[in-house]
Amino acid sequence: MKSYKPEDKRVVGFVGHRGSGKTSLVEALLFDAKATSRLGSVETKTLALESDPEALERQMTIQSNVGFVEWDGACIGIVDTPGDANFWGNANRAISVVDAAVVVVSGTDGLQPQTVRCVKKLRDSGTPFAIFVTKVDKENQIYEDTVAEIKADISPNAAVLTPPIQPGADFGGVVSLVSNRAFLSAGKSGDVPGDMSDDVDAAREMLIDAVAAADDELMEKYLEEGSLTEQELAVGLKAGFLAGEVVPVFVGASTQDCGALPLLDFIKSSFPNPLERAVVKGVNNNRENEPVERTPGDGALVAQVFRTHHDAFAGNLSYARVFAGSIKPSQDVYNANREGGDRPSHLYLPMGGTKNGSEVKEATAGDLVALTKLKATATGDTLCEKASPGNFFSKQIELLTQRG
Ligand SMILES: Nc1nc2c(ncn2[C@@H]2O[C@H](COP(=O)(O)OP(=O)(O)OP(=O)(O)O)[C@@H](O)[C@H]2O)c(=O)[nH]1
Ligand SMILES: [Mg+2]
Repeated sequence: MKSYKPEDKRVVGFVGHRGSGKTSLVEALLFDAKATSRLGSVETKTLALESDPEALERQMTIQSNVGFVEWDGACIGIVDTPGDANFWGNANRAISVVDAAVVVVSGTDGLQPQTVRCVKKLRDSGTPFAIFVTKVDKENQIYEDTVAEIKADISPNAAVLTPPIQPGADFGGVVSLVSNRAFLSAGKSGDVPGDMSDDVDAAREMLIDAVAAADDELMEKYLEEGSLTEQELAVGLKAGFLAGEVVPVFVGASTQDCGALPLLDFIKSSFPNPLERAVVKGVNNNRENEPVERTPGDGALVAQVFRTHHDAFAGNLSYARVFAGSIKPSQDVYNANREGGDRPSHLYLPMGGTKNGSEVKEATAGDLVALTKLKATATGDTLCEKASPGNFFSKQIELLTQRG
């Protein structure tokens, strides 16, 4: 696998209520990006990122699962988190290592308690998020009510980017306002149906209103001229999204492989890269917890372990997010929480575990990496450069999103 510059990396978490459809959406993304050769399903226990027999049996995610896709020149790291409130600790930890998130909302249930909890955590940590409304192919879908709830309870500047073609049992796909194409089931695309013009116009108006409301200059222009150019809309949408002012809403039916492609395009075009997470904040263990800041481009390693796991293929695995610097196989590292050394044996970009992952000779800022055979490291620990004593990060890492 080729190596990617930080600008071409994304680290995205999938969060939301239990059973809202996170894992199914991740399966559709993996399949559409050709990271897998078949669309896996929760029901048939054919999931690319799940290796826990209990999770497969109970048809629920228990630990955060990690994978990646290569899409349009970008490498997108994926963390599929558990929605069950009993495993909130795992989802919570995952949110703190991603650069942006997709909040998955069931189109048959609308907003649920764990949706609200995830949104609060994302807001508190300054993590930009989009929403994906799933299951609009079900007879009992409540798509319209769900969008109204999102606008009322999450953000008045939420805007649907992919309105559905006939939600319900005769679901016909979605239309992307960005590419002006229809995305149908089985990953197919086509022209926008003629009878969708009213729906598309209404969604475009919602989008223009949301983007203008988030930017004074655009609002002035909109009020004066009554419209915005495509360019202004695209730039305003991205800026509003990164600043947490605009919430893009995607729609689909993952089990029909519909709606994931426009999301992949948006992740590439508009989700933040690791460099746009301007500063990593920590504290210095050795100097009375003096605050320290690092940028992702800094040479010295800062990585945080967010899951530990026994992999049948590779033995003990520690999944870490690299925030700054780099790490190599057999490199001596310093564990700031344990105040001692450790050394990974091999490094993988995981696809579920390591068996289908990609072994790498170095992991750099913006990578989600599985480290084998760490001996003294537990979940939540921060790994730093051995060669910089007195400059260790510890315990808490806080990410700041670059704004403005
Ligand atoms: N009809 C339909 N069913 C869906 C869709 N997305 C998910 N499902 C079904 O909804 C159920 C829950 O889906 P999951 O993908 O496991 O949901 P989850 O959010 O990962 O669940 P947790 O990991 O337990 O939080 C499964 O039975 C899926 O087959 C969809 O778009 N349409
Ligand atoms: Mg799941």
